[in-house]
Amino acid sequence: MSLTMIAGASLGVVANAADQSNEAISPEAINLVNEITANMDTSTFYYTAYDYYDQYSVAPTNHYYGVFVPAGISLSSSFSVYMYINTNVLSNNPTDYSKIIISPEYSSYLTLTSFTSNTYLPNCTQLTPSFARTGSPSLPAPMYSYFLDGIQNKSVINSEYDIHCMTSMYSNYPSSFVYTNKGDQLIKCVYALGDANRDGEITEDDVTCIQKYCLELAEPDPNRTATEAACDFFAFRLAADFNQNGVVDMSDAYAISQYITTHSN
Ligand SMILES: [Ca+2]
Ligand SMILES: [Ca+2]
Repeated sequence: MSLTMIAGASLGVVANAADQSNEAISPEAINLVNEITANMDTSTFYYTAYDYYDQYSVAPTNHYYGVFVPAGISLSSSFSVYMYINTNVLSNNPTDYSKIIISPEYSSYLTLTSFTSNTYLPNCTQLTPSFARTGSPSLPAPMYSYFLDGIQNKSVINSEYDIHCMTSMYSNYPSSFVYTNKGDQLIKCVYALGDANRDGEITEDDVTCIQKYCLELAEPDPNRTATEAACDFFAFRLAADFNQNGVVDMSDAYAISQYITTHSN
């Protein structure tokens, strides 16, 4: 589909809405379409690598720790996942079950445990959610995400890279893996809501990034493997779903625009 056709299709939606009711077109919607066409160019954007982190910025929105199942792993029907989080990252006791968001294709029998005096991982908390699969997700698939409460208020955290290190099984090393009690290796990512391009800031670039995704102008990084690219895609979708309703669409781009306007002082 050419860019002209995509733009025409997008504008056509608004035009059809106008036929049905003048009230269907809000000034915001018109501005959004105008903004999209102004921002459009012939270049695609790439899904940024899930393990790429800006060295100097911490996005001012909520952070999450996501866990993915890579392609080629056939998980047993019931298993546990071990993830480690330096307690400096958290503001509250991480045994709060409500902090975990389970992907729809998985159910969970949560047995969340924690301890803070691990001999090998001092100052770390082990979180052990146990899962049972109810469906057959097309792999790779995101399995769950965990709310990292209070990151923005932690003086010891100066960058997205720091957060990645502090949620790693290896001290000061940004491991991108978590493990199950069956020996399987899963993939983790840390993402900030709305930071679609994963540069540690919430800017108009994120708005444009989501708009391009909605217009099918996004592509995986050509330097990534198929598994890495699939995880990049899911990490992008989790970060870009600003209103957390399970889909990435223009309403997320608009919501981020509103956020930037509200927080621009
Ligand atoms: Ca960003
Ligand atoms: Ca959304």
